[in-house]
Amino acid sequence: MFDNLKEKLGSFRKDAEEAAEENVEEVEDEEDLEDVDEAAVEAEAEAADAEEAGAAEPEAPDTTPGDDAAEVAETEADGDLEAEAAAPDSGEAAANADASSAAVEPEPESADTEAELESEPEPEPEPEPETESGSGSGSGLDLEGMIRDDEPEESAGPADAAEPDAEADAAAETEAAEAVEDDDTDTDDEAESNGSTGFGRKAKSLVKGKFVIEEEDLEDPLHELELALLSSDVEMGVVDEILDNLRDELIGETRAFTTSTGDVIEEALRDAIYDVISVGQFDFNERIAIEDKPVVIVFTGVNGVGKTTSIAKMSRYLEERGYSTVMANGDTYRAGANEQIQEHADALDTKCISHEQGGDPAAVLYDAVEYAEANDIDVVLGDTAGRLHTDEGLMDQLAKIDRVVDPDMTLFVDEAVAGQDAVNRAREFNEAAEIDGAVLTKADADSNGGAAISVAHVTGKPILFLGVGQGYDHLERFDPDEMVDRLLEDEDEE
Ligand SMILES: Nc1nc2c(ncn2[C@@H]2O[C@H](COP(=O)(O)OP(=O)(O)OP(=O)(O)O)[C@@H](O)[C@H]2O)c(=O)[nH]1
Ligand SMILES: [Mg+2]
Repeated sequence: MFDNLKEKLGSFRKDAEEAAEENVEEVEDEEDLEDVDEAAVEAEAEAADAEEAGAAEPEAPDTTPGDDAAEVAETEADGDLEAEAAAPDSGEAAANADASSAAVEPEPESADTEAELESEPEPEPEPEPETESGSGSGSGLDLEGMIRDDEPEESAGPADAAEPDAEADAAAETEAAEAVEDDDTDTDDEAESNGSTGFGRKAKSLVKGKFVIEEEDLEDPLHELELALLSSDVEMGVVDEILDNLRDELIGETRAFTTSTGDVIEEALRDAIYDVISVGQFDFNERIAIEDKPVVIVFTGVNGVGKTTSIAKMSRYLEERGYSTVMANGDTYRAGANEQIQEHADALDTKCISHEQGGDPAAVLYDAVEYAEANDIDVVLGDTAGRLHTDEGLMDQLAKIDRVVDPDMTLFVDEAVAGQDAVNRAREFNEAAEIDGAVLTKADADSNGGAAISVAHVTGKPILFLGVGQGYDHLERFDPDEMVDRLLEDEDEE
């Protein structure tokens, strides 16, 4: 269900995260680290230590391209150089470089990385007292020791550089930088193959402590998302709304490193979609519970979208919740309609009221309400003939039903697979004969999800149910939270 849409949302998340992470570097380059919340950084580092003491592996997570890693390594190396000038130490540069990646580690909660760490049994107990000078740059000492241990094992070159005895500052630093680069590159590959893109970048933003997403960073990803949503049949106004929501939430705000860019993007996307699909939601079950009985629900929509089937499913749904139901065949238009709905009634062991073909639908509904009142039936489910909103005669019938039985709810039924057509029809029906909510059928066969995303926002009325198959149990309450989870969660596994 909605697989195409999931994929597209996943692409946006990836693109936006990458764009955001690139910006993190810019911010790092341009800004003074004074702004960084040192306390927060330290807290992170401590957390990292705690984690790593148990298992966490330091550098693995980097999805970042080698050059990113190299940059960071170099930056650190520079800082170390100064420190070393004062107190020449061994592999400080390496240690620091490592420390930086270690500091990064804490965020990425990758299982693989942790596993790797574990494999390093001899996390050296910080042999360098000089680390102190280096620590001034902001990272925890423990990290340095741990990292150094890891590095040597990962790549021979770096290991040497990290050796405490390699007092040659310049050489050590250069090697350290290279080592980091190598490691990062390796881990990048791993990360990518694991599908955990962006991990290392998060790490980087951690080191420096903050990031800001500028409008231009999101331009391309948002444009891609716009095209993707439109091609998934999401209505244009709804696309605009989603993009506006994303811009509002993402752009220009300075964020602490404690929130990863990936989480920020996901949260924004979640909110943006939730906003448009949750429009008008109400508790359907509660409504049935509190309305005076019998509750009368009329189903309307164009031909063949699943109205009659949805009535049968709804009967099952309500009976399972303790309500008795009666069906009313207001489709006096189509030959065979009586027999079709009667079959469902028989299968579900419920009563169905019908008149001769060509009769007055309002009269059938009226009879069904009387039957329900006389027999203590809780809910009347009124079917109607398929019609277009432009079909005046049939639309007049709906108006007459409204006058005669004054339904508690009129539900618009359409098929999710109709995409933009379903969205347009929902709008038109809602204008011609006000609806209270929608049932989107055949969601099981819809990979685009455009109608599911758009109908509520376009009509101002909620999608109440999804038809997810041809069986009587294939009716799901539409839950915006669950829908967003569904759209965003599976993507992670890809
Ligand atoms: N896969 C799938 N098929 C469905 C679903 N709902 C309905 N159908 C199928 O869609 C077809 C049409 O269903 P109906 O209930 O007859 O549609 P209708 O709107 O009453 O049609 P008219 O009375 O002719 O206007 C049937 O074959 C149903 O089994 C659904 O959620 N998923
Ligand atoms: Mg029908």
